[in-house]
Amino acid sequence: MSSSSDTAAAVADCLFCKIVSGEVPATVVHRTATTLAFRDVNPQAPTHVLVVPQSHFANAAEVAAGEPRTVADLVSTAAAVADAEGLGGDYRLVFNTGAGAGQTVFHTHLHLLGGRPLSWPPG
Ligand code: DGP
Repeated sequence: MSSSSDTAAAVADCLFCKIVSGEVPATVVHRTATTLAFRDVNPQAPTHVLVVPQSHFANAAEVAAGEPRTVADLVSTAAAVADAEGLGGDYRLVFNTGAGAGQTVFHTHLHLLGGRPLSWPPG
């Protein structure tokens, strides 16, 4: 499924759309009607899972504007994965938004990090 804000080209070129469709393989750990959770290819913690909307949106604010209920679905999917991973309620959720903040894939993704002590502030 794609959002009304999509351009066909943005979806066709989108790595995470290809993971959602199964065209690009990933280690999927959870799936709902609106979200997909899969392990990050370059993990920064023992648990590092990306939770994405199945629809294409470039960042979290665009999801909030276009499918507000999916924002809650992303968080509840992350919480379900954290529970399944045995994180005991200790984990970090991060949306990097914009290249200057470290976003490299422009399909919204919620990072779930846990399984080690996490310092603050992040780098
Ligand atoms: P960000 O920097 O916030 O845009 O995070 C993008 C994340 O996506 C980064 O932690 C690495 C991950 N990633 C990039 N390419 C792939 C891929 O092909 N498969 C998987 N599973 N993760 C990827």
